[in-house]
Amino acid sequence: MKRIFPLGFLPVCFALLSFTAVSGEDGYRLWLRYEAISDTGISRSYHSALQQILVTGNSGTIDAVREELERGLEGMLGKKALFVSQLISNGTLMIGTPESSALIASLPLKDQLQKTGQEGYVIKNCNVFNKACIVIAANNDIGLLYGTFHFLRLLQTYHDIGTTDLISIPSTQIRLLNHWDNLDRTVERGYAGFSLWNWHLLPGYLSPRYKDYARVNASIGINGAVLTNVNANALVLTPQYLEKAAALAGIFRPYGIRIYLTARFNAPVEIGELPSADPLDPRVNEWWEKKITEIYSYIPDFGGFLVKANSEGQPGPQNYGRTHAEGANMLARTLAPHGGIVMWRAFVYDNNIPEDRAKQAYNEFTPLDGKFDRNVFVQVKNGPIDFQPREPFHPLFGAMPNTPMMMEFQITQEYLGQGTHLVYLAPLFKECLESDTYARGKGSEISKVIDGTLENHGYSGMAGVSNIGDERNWCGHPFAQANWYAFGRLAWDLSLTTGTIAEEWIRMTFTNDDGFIIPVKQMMLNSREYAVNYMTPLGLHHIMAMHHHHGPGPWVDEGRPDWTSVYYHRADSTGIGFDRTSRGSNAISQYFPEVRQMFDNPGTCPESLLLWFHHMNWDHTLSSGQTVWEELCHAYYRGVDSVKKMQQTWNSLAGKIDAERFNHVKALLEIQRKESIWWRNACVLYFQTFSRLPIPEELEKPDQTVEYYRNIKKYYVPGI
Ligand code: BDP
Repeated sequence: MKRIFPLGFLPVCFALLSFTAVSGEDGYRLWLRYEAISDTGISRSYHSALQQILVTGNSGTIDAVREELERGLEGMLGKKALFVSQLISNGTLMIGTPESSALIASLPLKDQLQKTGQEGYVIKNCNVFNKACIVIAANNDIGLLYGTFHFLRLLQTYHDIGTTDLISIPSTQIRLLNHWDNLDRTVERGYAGFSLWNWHLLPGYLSPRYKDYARVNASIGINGAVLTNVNANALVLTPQYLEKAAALAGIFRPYGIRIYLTARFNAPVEIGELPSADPLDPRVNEWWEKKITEIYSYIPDFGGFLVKANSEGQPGPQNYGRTHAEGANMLARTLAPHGGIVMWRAFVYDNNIPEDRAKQAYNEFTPLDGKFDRNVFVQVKNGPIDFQPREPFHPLFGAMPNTPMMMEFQITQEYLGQGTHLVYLAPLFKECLESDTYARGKGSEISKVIDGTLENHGYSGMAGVSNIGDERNWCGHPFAQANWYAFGRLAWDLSLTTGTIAEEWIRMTFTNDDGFIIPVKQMMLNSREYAVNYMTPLGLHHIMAMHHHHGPGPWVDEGRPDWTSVYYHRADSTGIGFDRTSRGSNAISQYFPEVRQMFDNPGTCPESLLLWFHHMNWDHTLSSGQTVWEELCHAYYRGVDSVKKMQQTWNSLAGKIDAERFNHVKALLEIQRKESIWWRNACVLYFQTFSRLPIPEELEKPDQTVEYYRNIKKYYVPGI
C-alpha cells in the first residue's frame, strides 16, 4: 500500500487535532473550574494558610468534602491536599462538627452553631492550641460540605482568607430545581439539549454527570430536585421508574439533594386501574397510601410531590367537584409521616371563566387559605400571568397568611430569549423579592413571605424551573449558567445583591481580571432591561409567537383567547394596554391598598408596568415628555442599540478569556442582535397599524413590512 504521508506525520496530525479539541474550555466545569491562582502573592498566602487539612467525620458527605478540597486545591494551588488526623502545625484547615471533633467542640463556637441550624456553617480563623487554623464548623455534615464550597469560593474569588470570620444560614429551607423533563428525554421549555436523566440507561449506567450535577448544586446550596415535568407522566410512579429515580437519589444523597417527583393527579386511574381519582374516595386514598409507601421503600428520603392540577388540561380534584385543598391534603396526609411535602401549584386559569386571567389564581386560592395541611406549600409564579420579561408581583404573595408559599421562578428563558439571548435574571428575581406587598403594612416584602418570617411559618422554599440539559456546557448559552448560579445563591441568601452574585460568578466562571469583570458585570446587570425594551416595554406582555414562544407574535389572535396576544395588549385606534384598574378588570383590587392605589393611577403606576394596568391613549404624554407611541418606539430601538453595545463590549474583551467561550458568546450575541431587530420591527410595525403615527424621525425605519414579519415561520424550535 502506498503511503501518502511519511510515517511520522499522521501521529503528529492526530496530536495536533486532539490538542485543538481538548485545549480549550468547553464550559463543562461551570463555576467550579478551580483554575490556578494567577496572583503569586495570593497564592503564597493560601499555601501557607492551607498546609494541612484536618477533616473529621465519616460519611458520604465527608468523602465529598475531602474530594472537593482535593480537586480545588490541586487546581488552584497545584498541590495535593495534605490530609492529617491530628493538629500538627500552623496553617491547618480544620473541618468538623462538635460531634465528630473534640477540637471543634472545644472551640467557643457554641453561640454561633446554635444559630446555624441543620445546614448552616461557620468559617472562622481561630487559634487552636497555639496553632493558626481556619475552622469550618457546622452541626451536620451537610453544613460542612456547604461551608467547604463557600471556602473554595473565597479562594476562587481571591478573598483574603486570613481574616475570614463568617456565619452563613440559609434563608429558605427548601431550595429546589424544578426540571420540566419528560420521560422521553425531551425538556419542556428546555434550550440546552435533552434531559440529563437518561431514563433508558438508568439504573444500569450512572453517568458521571449525575455526580457533577449534585456537586454543582451543592456548591450553591440547592437541596432538592423535582426530576420530572409538571405536565406529568404517571409512569414515573411505577416500579420501573422508581428504581431509576432511586439510583439518582443514591448519587445525590451525599450532596444533600433530595428527590421529588411530579404526581399526575389521576395516576390512580392511569396506572392504578381505578375508575376515579376522586380525593375523597377511600379507594383512591388507599391507592396513594400504597403508592407512597412504595416510593419510600425505593427512596427513603423522598422529598414529596409537585402537582400541577386543573391547569392547562392537567387533571385535578376539580374534575371530581373537589377543591385544590382537598386534593393537596389527600397527598399531604400520606406523605406527612414520612417527612414528605406537597407543592401545589397556583398556576391555574381557565378560558371558560369570563375573568381576566391575571385574577384567576387569586380568586381560586385565597378562599382556601387555612384549609391546607401543614406540609403543603402553595407554589406561586413570580407574576400573575406567566414568567414574562416583566410582570408585577403575583397578588397571592401576602394574601394567604395561613399557608406557606413557595416562590416559583423560571430559570430557563422561555420568554427571555430562550437559548440565544444573554439575559441575566438575578435583577428579575430580586425585583420580585424586594416588592413590598404591604400585607402587614410597609416592609412586607415578598422575600419575607418566602422565607416564612412575615407570618412565622415553619416551612419556607424557593423553586426554579431548571435550564439544564445534556449539552456539554449544561445550559446552552454560556451566560445561562449565571442564572442557575443566581437562583441557587439567592435561595440560600435572599439578601445577596445582583451585583455580588454576578461578580462571584464571573470570577469563578471566567477570570479574576478586573478588566473583564467590570464591563461584563455591567452588561449582565443591564441585560434584562435590554430584553424588556426590545420585547415588551412599558408593561406589555404575552405578545410572543404561538406555541414555541420564540420571537414576536403581537398579532396572534386565534384559538383560546387567553393564549392570544391581542387579549393582552388590547391595541386599538385610541391606544394600547390592558385596563386592569377599578374602571377595567379591577385586577388591582387583589393587591393591598397601598399597592392598589399606586397601580390604579397612571400617574403613580411605574411606567415600566403602565400598559399592564392601563389602556393609554397613543398621544398621552409620559414623564419623558414623549407620547406613549413615541416612548414605545424609543424603548424598542433602545433595546436593540443596547444589544449592539453589548457586542462592542464583548468584542473589546477578546484575549481576556479562552477563545472557545469567547467565540461562542460572540456568535450568540450576533444572533441576539438579529433577533432583537426582529422583535423591534415586528412590534413597532404591528402597533403602528393601530396608532397610525409615524416612527419618530430620528429612528431608522424597518426595512420590511409587517406582513413580512407575520409570515416568518420557525420550525422545530426546541423546548415545546
Ligand atoms: C408555561 C409554559 C408551559 C408550562 C406552564 C406551566 O409555556 O410549557 O407547562 O407554563 O408552568 O410557562 O405549567
